[in-house]
Formats: sequence, C-alpha cells, structure tokens
Amino acid sequence: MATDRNRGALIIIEGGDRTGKSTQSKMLVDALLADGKQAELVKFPDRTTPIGKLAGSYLQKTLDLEDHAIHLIFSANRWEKVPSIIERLENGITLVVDRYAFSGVAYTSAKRGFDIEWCKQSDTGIPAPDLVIYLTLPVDQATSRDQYGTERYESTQFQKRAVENFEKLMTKNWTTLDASQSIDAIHQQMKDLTTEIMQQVGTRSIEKLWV
Ligand code: T5A
Ligand code: NA
Repeated sequence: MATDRNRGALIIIEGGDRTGKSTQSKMLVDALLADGKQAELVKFPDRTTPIGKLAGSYLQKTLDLEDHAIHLIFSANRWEKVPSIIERLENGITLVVDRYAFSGVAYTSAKRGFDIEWCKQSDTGIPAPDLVIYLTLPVDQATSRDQYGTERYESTQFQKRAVENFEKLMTKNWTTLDASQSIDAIHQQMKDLTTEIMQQVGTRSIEKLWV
C-alpha cells in the first residue's frame, strides 16, 4: 500500500554480456547495506522460478524454444516479480536490478524478423526505472573476459547487434559508464549515481515502463 514515506529507488544495471553487471550489482547492494540503507539485489532472468528454469535451460541449450515463445518467457519471468518489486519499493527498499526489459528487447530484436516495437509490447507496463546504468565495453574486450562463449547468444556478431539495440532504447534516465575502468572506479561512480537518485525519488509514484 502506498504511504507518505519515501519509497526505494528502482536502479537497473544493463549492458552487453561480460560488461561486469553482476559484479557491480552485488557490490552496489553491499555498499548500500554497509551505509545502513535498505537495498536488495534482483536478477533477470531469475532462473530459480518454474518460468525462469525454462529460460535457464534455453540459455544453456538443453531446451530449444521458438523465438517468440522464449521472448515471452523472459517477459513473464519479469511480470511474475512485479508485485514483490512494487511492494519492496513502497516499503522503502531500493532495488538494484541486474538486467531488465531492455535486455529482453535488445537480445530478441537482434534476431532476424523481430522489430523493437513488437519486442517492447510484452514488458509494457512493468515498473519504470528511476535510473538505468548502462555499462559499455567494446564487444571484443567483453568476449575475452572469463567464461565467455558457452551459453546461447555468446557470439561476437550477435552481441554487436544487441549493443546497437540497447542504444536505441536509451532515454534521459540512462547513464552510460565505461566498463573498461577498474572494478573499484566503476563501483564508486555507480554508488554516487545511486545515492543521488535515492534522495530524489521521495514519495514520487512508481511509473509504468513504455506507457
Ligand atoms: N537475456 C536476458 C535475454 O535474451 N532476454 C532477457 O530478457 C534477459 C533478462 C544471460 C543471457 O540472457 C539474455 C542476455 C544474456 O545473453 P545473464 O544471466 O545476465 O543473461 O548472463 P551472465 O552470463 O550471468 O552475465 P553476463 O555475461 O552478462 O556478465 P556480467 O554480469 O555483465 O559480468 P560479470 O560481472 O559476471 O563479469 C564477467 C567477468 O569479467 C570480470 C569478472 O571478474 C568476470 O570474470 N570483470 C572485470 N574484469 C576487468 N575489469 C572490470 N571492470 C571487470 N568487471 C568484471
Ligand atoms: Na551476469
């Protein structure tokens, strides 16, 4: 239920594969908690739910799914978390989200025959972020980082198309950070950006994405 107390901020971390999203998301939540703030980590795909398990099997190539069907599964995996996202934000908990609908659109629309508008439909109406932090790294540098190349979508050409699509989704609440910097340097910038946004959200209502 909405109250007159300050809500938490919805902070999304986006970027191509191996740009450091999971490393940074975890560090950011830990730093906020160490400062005495209320913060939690959310990750998409959430491979722990029945819907998320389908996405996980698809990514690990143990399950093949038609391209539209897997797109809707990634979206459904976000929708199933919407009630708990809203509840936590209203209870003053800041959420740091490792990938969101922008990944959903950027990766599916990198496939032949998919346009961005069709891809956005199934996530239209989920909570809109207060801030998107977008990590950029030349795809050739990303692919040389650890553990690259085992899952679906981990090819250089596909990654390049996905990165181009991310750029088409950028709006004024996105901030781009150079992911080739040191882990600590990126962390400090992310912490400053997040702290600023947390002070600004106040009791502002949670908007709907792409509405
Ligand atoms: N997907 C996802 C869709 O198609 N639709 C959707 O709706 C969604 C949500 C899996 C795939 O699913 C697709 C997109 C993906 O292709 P995932 O589970 O998020 O998505 O993928 P992961 O494999 O877990 O994560 P990434 O590959 O995206 O990596 P990260 O999280 O960006 O990078 P991270 O932090 O794991 O770091 C990678 C390596 O780099 C090092 C780390 O130590 C690690 O070894 N590193 C650095 N090295 C040097 N300098 C730095 N600054 C570094 N930061 C990290
Ligand atoms: Na990750």
